[in-house]
Amino acid sequence: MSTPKDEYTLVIVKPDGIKKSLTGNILTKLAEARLIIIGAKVLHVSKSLAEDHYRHLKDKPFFNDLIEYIQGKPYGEEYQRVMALVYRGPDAIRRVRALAGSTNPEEADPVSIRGSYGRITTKGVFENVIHASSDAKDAEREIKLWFKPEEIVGDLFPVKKVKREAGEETVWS
Ligand code: DAT
Ligand code: MG
Repeated sequence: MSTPKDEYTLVIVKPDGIKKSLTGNILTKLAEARLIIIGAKVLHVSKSLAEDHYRHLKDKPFFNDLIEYIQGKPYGEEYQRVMALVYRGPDAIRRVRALAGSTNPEEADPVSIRGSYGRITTKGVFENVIHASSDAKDAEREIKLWFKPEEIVGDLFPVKKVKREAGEETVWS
């Protein structure tokens, strides 16, 4: 039997996951996939990042609510952030999707992350706790959108050097 080749996948703990203090539970559940984490950070999601991430859904009636949700707009300011992670390993995309569960949290396997912790709001928003890349092409696009090369441990995709005008940089004082 041949060994499956390494894949990469983007996971985002969405603002409802942050608000419900589920980061630890989610990382524990994802550990079942036996993958390694090669990038991780907490960040505020700008409108443009949200719209770019979900650009394949821009014609859907729920698009505006989805953009507000991924930015954490319905929650308090302290929950307007997400945790983004890149996992690497054999069959990473399928393994993480299986642990995440179906898109609709009401239809997801009850033992999956979305099935255990997700809900549909009275407004019809799928609060499904995490994002997980759905195929290799999406994973590459999404990882490049959310992470800079230096935020990833090890080599992932080809990189190039670009010259920058000497400007200002914020450093610890
Ligand atoms: P997934 O996140 O499982 O890859 P997707 O890419 O089709 O699913 O959709 C992205 C997000 O959009 C999803 O996590 C929740 C939301 N969404 C999808 N279909 C929806 C629907 N019919 N009503 C409300 N939200 C929906
Ligand atoms: Mg998707």
